Amino acid sequence: MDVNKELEIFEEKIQKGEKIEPKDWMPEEYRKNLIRMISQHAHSEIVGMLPEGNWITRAPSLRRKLILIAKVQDEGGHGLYLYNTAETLGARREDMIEALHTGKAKYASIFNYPSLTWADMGAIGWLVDGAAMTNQVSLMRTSYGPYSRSMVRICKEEAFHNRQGYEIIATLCNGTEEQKQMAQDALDRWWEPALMMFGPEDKDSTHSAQSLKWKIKVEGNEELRQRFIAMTVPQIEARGLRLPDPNLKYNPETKKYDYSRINWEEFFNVIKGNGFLNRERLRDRNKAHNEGLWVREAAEAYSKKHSSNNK
Ligand code: BYC
Repeated sequence: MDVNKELEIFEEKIQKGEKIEPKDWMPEEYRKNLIRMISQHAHSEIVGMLPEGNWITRAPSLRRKLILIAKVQDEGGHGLYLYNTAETLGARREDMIEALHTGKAKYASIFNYPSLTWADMGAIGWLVDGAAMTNQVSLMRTSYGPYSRSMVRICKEEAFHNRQGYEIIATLCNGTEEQKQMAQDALDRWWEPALMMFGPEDKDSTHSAQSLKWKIKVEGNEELRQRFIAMTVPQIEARGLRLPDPNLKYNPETKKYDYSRINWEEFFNVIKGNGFLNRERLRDRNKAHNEGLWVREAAEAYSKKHSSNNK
């Protein structure tokens, strides 16, 4: 079949809301854009294990420690589904990991900010997982079948992560004045980086137009940022916390929230690799990967032995 006809069938399917599956014909641009986005998503999950992983030994109780371990483990699982999803498009795991470890590939900018206190574990669950969940619920409707299906389980787990974070914050807010202040400080520091998770303003988004056309993304960056703000403001108020931005206010005319201009210069600087923790994150990922070599070799040897025994 000629390429124009293939493209017509592909776009018709997308218009009808049907999913594109790995063996279906797809334009090279669609494949490339998906591999870029899904592999960055996978990298974000495994780099995102680092700030919370650092707090496991300092969790204030056994209950909190168990929950945090389970959460960090879930994030590793999300990375696994997402690398698998990118592999269905022909990407190779080793190439994706190498791109991350050499600093060629991006991962969510937020993980380059430091987590200074226990309240930050609350803020990460509440705000970072909350923002991630808002985005990922939308991605359940992406046109690529395996990506859409991987979002279903991820979103269920994110909902749990989001609640556990909010519960940490709520507990601190019900504690001493100092504990409440810790929660406020964490909210103030994580708010703007959480808003940045949705990507640049639509006018500066290089991929949105094409991605929206092919339903790789189904909603724009600003639309999702607004949904997250609308979900989170009442939660801030319910805990008696101060809004983290003096200009954050519902505008009845636009039916949207007004907020202070995001520091996009800082955002672009962070995603270029110049954030507070970019170098440390890559160093830690490389170290973990190198130290895990014996596990990968043992697993490979076991699977070879197992498959030759079955012959
Ligand atoms: N950080 O054209 P645009 C989690 C880049 S983690 C870094 O709008 P797009 C969790 C963008 O890649 C969940 N880079 O891009 C884990 C592009 O650069 P390239 C993470 C960003 O793709 C552990 C350029 O800026 N979720 O849940 O159309 C513990 C222009 O942007 C960011 C996902 O990854 C950013 N924030 O839209 C706790 C969701 N934003 O590639 C929690 C999947 C933009 O041309 N991804 N850039 O060099 C997406 O939905 C989309 O990729 C985005 C950006 C909305 C993020």
